[in-house]
Amino acid sequence: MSQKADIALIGLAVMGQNLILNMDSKGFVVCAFNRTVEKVQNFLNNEAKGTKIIGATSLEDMVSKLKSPRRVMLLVKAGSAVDDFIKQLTPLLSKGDIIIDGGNSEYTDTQRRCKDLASNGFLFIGAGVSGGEDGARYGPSLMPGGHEEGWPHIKPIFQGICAKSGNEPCCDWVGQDGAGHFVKMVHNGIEYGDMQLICEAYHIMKTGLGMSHDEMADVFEDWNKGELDSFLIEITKDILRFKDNDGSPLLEKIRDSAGQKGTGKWTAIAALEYGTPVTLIGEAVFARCLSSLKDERVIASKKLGGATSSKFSGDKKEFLVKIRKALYASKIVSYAQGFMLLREAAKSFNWKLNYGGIALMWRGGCIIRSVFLGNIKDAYTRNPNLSNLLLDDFFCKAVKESQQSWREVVSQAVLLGVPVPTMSSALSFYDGYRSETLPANLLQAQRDYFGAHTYELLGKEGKFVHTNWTGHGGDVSASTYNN
Ligand code: NBP
Repeated sequence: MSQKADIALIGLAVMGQNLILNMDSKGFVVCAFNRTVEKVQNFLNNEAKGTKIIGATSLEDMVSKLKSPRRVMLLVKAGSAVDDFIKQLTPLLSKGDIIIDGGNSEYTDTQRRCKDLASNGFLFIGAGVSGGEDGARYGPSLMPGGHEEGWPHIKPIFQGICAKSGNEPCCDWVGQDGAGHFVKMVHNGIEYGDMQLICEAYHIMKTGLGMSHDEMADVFEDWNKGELDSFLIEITKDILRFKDNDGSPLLEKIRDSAGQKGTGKWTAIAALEYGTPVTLIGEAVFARCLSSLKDERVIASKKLGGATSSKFSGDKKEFLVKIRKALYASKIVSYAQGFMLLREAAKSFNWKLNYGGIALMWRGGCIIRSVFLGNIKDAYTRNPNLSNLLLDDFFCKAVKESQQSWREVVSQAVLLGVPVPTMSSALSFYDGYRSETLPANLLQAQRDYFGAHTYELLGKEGKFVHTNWTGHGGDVSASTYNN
């Protein structure tokens, strides 16, 4: 009989095919399978021709071709397709075999699957995979979590095929149950934030400064040489330079209505769930929602007035430096918020997350890859228990140096009528976070006034009291909602 496969991969769409080719090129024998079985032979005859990749005609055939313990990776549409395959696979597998879900599954589904499969003796791993088609083929960022006993069995494959930052793999064990998919979800949320920040910088340059596409491309090219050096800044430069067949910028012909697949929304929902102010990602999701109201916006644009002037009249060159600094400071806040959310979830689920390790996993291979993530890794290496990125000396200094520019850019954008929801919400968060005193004293008083929700007095924390504010209300306080 021919050589047995190291791993099976189910799902021959863009991610699955490329990950299989990647595994093959790193010396692993992969058995390919797909719901629509004809796609297996098609893949073997074309993309996989001349490789060691083998195919299966059924799940039974696939399982029989695997080394033990069997490793089966799913790269199918998230949701019921994953459950359907798990249901079909478990009668064919043995205790100790490993099922890996590499799709964009919701972390709560992964938690449920971990629990169900553990009760039957299987090992389940929910692994975030990032990097799109190219990443899958040449080195993705991989974020595995779930049953840790399964990790040694897949580690050589995962760390063999993933992206590298220097010599270090952009893949390591994340944590129990849904931790891998939670980290991937936050990664995607941060990606939403990074993209929206870049869009706001572009909007100010185009509308406020009246720059041409080539001029803007030059600016992004320049920014890509400094602290903003990243995949997203680089592709933005390429997009701005791209000309349609008629020689005009293709970008201007693209309908300004953004799509979304849900992972940004999940991050915002998780932020609300864990009471973490992940404001920038939330605004980035809403910015996409607002953009999709194109028809309404067209009507409103004819009716609703705006700023007195939409053209910037100061020194453009100086202002461009300020936009760069505003983008950088906002980005620091976004990542600080993302890591705050990771910390809260880790507390809730008792995950022992390695925050520096997560920054390293995102350092290469994925869409948010950047030099900046190396700075985050360094911050957590200096202090693994860092409570907030903003408190690290490097980032504290970086924000201090950018702060005035950031304020000027947000103010200018407001005066020019250019929307900057993520830059401005990041600045508000920063101002709130650094405030010893916020107006929540008034809020507490209002709550107590109308709902007898009680409040704490400064210096007497932990003791909740109620005031009869009107003289005609009672002295009885509500027993819930104190916090
Ligand atoms: P898709 O998300 O388009 O899924 C296609 C695969 O899912 C095919 O193998 C298809 O089988 C299978 N499938 C579907 Br659709 N419905 C099914 C069902 N009800 N039962 C069983 N199989 C079903 O592929 P992809 O873009 O390669 O993504 C794969 C996973 O990786 C997804 O979870 C995605 O969110 C995630 N991801 C994608 C990217 C990216 O850039 N595309 C990046 C990172 C992660 P068929 O051939 O029989 O229809």
